[in-house]
Amino acid sequence: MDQKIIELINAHNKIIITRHKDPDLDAYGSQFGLYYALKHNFPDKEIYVTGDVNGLNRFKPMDIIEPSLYSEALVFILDTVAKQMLEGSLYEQAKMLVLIDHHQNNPDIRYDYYIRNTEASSCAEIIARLLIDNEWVIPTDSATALYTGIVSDTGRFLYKSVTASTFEVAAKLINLGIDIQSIYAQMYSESLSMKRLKAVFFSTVEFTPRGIAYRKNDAEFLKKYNIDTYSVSRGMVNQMSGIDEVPIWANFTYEEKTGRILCELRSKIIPIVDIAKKYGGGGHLLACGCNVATWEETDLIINDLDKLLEEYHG
Ligand SMILES: [Mn+2]
Repeated sequence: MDQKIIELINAHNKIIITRHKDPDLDAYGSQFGLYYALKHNFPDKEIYVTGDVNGLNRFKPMDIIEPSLYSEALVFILDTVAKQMLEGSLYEQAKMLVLIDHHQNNPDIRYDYYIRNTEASSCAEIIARLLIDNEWVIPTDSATALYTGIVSDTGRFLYKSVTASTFEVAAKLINLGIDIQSIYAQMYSESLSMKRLKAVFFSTVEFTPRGIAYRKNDAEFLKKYNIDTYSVSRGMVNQMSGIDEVPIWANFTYEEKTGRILCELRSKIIPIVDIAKKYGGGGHLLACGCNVATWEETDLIINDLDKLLEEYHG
């Protein structure tokens, strides 16, 4: 492992591991992968996991800790380096703050150390690689969390972000005795009502003449089907993927908590991250997002994507 990280871990008895808000399975997978590995290798340290939760957490509940603990602790922020992706600002009080991320953005928060690997498929892959390279004992619960994160962020090893290194790491995790069938059984099964809702969603997707698919999920839609923002925003964006006629797709979803609209943008091959950045967001070249205040702005984004397509095709 990175020598500096080892020194930091050795030097701190209190460690807090957090990650971006509205966590996906890479955020949880990285968080718990690191947590269980640290617990196993440093049984005498106080180690905590913090952050907001949603229905995707299959590991253990978050810890409730005194805010004053941050000023004594080594704090890890995983799977983001962006202020707008973080819940609260307690991390600002961290004694030492370490960022580990695979996204393209530059940090807009103060930090002491930053492991950036935009080649990695997932934050879980970076953490797994750190643990493996350091020859730490990786307990099964850690390996399970890390494997879950990798599988989730790569769409089951489908996306462009997958490299030989991703498979190497995955192979090493599998060799630790994890039960991949039970991981998949949990990840790729859903309720009948969710399946039906996805059919409603898909049947009302709109298209620009150039083939950009998009859907605007307003407060009324969320209320009518009694579904949370996150399950629609990230959870349904890829209902529009894998269509011959659709090179770029976008999912716009109202967020009650902030009154803003979450924009999830996806593309088959044309990089679109600059458009996410233009509206204050970021992410990966082909999978990125931002949030805006009004539906008019979502039209501007659709226009920008459409223009990009026009330029691309000449
Ligand atoms: Mn990730």
